[in-house]
Amino acid sequence: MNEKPFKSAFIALFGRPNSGKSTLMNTVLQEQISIATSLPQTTRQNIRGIYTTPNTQLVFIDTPGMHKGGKHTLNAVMREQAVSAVTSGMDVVCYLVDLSRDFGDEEKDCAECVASASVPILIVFNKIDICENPDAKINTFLSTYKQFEKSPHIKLSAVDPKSKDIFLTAVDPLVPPGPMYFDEESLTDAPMRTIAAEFIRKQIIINTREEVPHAVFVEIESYKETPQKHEIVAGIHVETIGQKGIVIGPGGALIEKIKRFAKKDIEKLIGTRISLKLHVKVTPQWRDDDNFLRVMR
Ligand SMILES: Nc1nc2c(ncn2[C@@H]2O[C@H](COP(=O)(O)OP(=O)(O)OP(=O)(O)O)[C@@H](O)[C@H]2O)c(=O)[nH]1
Ligand SMILES: [Mg+2]
Repeated sequence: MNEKPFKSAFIALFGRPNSGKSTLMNTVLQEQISIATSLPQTTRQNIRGIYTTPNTQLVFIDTPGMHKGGKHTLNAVMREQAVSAVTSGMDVVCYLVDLSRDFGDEEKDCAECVASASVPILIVFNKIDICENPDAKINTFLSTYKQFEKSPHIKLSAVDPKSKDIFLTAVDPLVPPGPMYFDEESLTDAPMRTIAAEFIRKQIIINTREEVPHAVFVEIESYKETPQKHEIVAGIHVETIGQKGIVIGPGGALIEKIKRFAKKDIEKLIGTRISLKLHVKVTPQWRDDDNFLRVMR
């Protein structure tokens, strides 16, 4: 009998901040593994999502959005994470291009970085639902960045569940024969404490404004598993006393809300009850402090 060989690939999801990388990964996995919000620079460190079928395993690396601005060491670390995913150890680079915004220096920077990849590239033109004339925009992109004229490309809307199949069909020819790297049940190799910290940070991003989301670092101080429930204690680091007041909210109302929604997200993913304790700490300039940034590398 001539059975098809098992196929697998490490696939970097790369592109500008807010282009929909985390959304696409979650849509393919049909699970929230990487947090996705309307805030550019939501993802801060590479996070893997794993998709397995009886004959294929795709290991996605969701990367931080490539951005030029940002004066902190954190911004450099995020950029380093994204570039390293494109330049090392991948089988495929999937380049997400947001059709709803103008291409500018940031896109140029991304295009140059992707062009340096020595593996197959799939271009995903995203957000067709909010772009007036996707085909015209795609033509503009391909005539501006001629290096991609021969690269396979697809257009979709990552928020639409139907995009899962569009994406999987397009990426399949680029996936080489290879082993199953992770258990078939695994959705990620990230420790639960990392995911818990991300779910808490997501609620802070959703519920605060301006500089606060970027100034927050969530540290899981303890994570205890018992058969009945997981007990999590997290410290929310902010950079100023003013930010601390905002995160706590009047009479502690906002921190309670953050806790309630983060708890729901964590419980949904792990299928076990949790208890969650949050407290807010002022840690000036953590974005330039290697002790904080080390955990992302
Ligand atoms: N309308 C629409 N919104 C989308 C689409 N894809 C993503 N979004 C939204 O765009 C925003 C950014 O999505 P993310 O998945 O967080 O983008 P990202 O590329 O991971 O962003 P960073 O982590 O900041 O680099 C979120 O509000 C998503 O809901 C799409 O196809 N259509
Ligand atoms: Mg992201």
